[in-house]
Amino acid sequence: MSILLFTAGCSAEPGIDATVLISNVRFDLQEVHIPVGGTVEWQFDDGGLLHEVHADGIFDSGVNGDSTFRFTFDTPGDVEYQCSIHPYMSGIVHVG
Ligand SMILES: [Cu+2]
Repeated sequence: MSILLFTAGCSAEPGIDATVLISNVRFDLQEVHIPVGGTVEWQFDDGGLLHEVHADGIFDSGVNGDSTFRFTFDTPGDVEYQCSIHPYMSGIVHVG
């Protein structure tokens, strides 16, 4: 709960360029902008409901219900991703 309050009131913590909350079976934010070499952190906080953040050939969080996943994007461009378990959950990371 303290993490929620922190991210609601402040920018991302050092080393993290964007934070995506996974809650209510959606990504919030669905769209983030980071610099090349930037890191996104996904926070799984959906009452124990399992999700898996996945971008083909780029990253996969594994099935997760109550933790965080981080990925650093070293290539400029747009990376679309979705939840493998709920394909209607989607988001995008704009890099650079
Ligand atoms: Cu999901």
